[in-house]
Amino acid sequence: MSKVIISCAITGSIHTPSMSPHLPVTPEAIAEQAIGAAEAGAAILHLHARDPVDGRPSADPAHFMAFLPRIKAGCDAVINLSTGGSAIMSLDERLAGPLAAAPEMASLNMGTMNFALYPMLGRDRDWLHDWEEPFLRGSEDLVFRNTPSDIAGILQRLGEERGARFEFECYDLGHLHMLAHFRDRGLVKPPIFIQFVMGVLGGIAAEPEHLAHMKATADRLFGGDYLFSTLAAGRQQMPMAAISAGMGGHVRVGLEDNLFIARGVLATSNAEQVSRVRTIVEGIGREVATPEEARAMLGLKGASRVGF
Ligand code: KMH
Ligand code: ZN
Repeated sequence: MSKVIISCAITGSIHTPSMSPHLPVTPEAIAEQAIGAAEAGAAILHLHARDPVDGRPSADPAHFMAFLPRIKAGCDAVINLSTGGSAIMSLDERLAGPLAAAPEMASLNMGTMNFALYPMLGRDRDWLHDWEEPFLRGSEDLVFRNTPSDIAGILQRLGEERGARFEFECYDLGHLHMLAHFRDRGLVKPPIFIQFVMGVLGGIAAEPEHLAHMKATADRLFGGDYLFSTLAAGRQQMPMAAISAGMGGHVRVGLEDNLFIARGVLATSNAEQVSRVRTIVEGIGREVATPEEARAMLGLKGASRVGF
């Protein structure tokens, strides 16, 4: 089996500042936690931006540029920018930062779907910012749009024109078939890095049987041309990462996907989750890939060829 690539998704656009004091939203905190995650063993840093004033999701190039050079100066991890941004943004808004930064990697969401965050409203909270509650409630009637035309445009503008390679976010079996369609059109070329995204309400649930079927389907569609990683949102994060590593796959952790380190215990940093998954990966006899090893495995252009 190959070495395991640990991705860490540092802040995302799902959780809101009131949910954890450890969720980084300022450029200083995002950079510090990203570098800490890299030092703990993450080869890839998956990044969204936030508005530093109130922590709301942003893909403004200025917000990205406030932390990207710091992270690049502080570690050699691969920087992977989200093109998903947040479902509340237009495609142009989502792409503004990634197009300006021309990263080595970018996420690419493989289908239009529901992305329901409102169950997190749950109990009453004292909200720090007035955008948070309507943001979560609004997901009850919101479409996360990723049409074939959107996907083709991202492949062209970030891939062909800027040399980025992709973390293909597949939230269900149909997304694997959409990815195979783009491979058949010659727009996606191996090695194909698939992220099985589990546990989002609107996508496939985080259950071992589903992961086995996702992998069997990807094996049939992509044969030796792909690598897979798994992320599970919420409390299935570590169990599914363990199963993914045991099946020969790669893993993703980070506060974008889960705020906790144990039941009822908030993770105090992204690095804490990376350290935990590293212990799991090494405990089952696999080695963790360095950023240079991940670059070679994924065919990346290199850190010197980005726009920041
Ligand atoms: N938020 C995750 C469930 C993206 O950034 O493009 C998936 C994700 C999507 O990371
Ligand atoms: Zn993301």
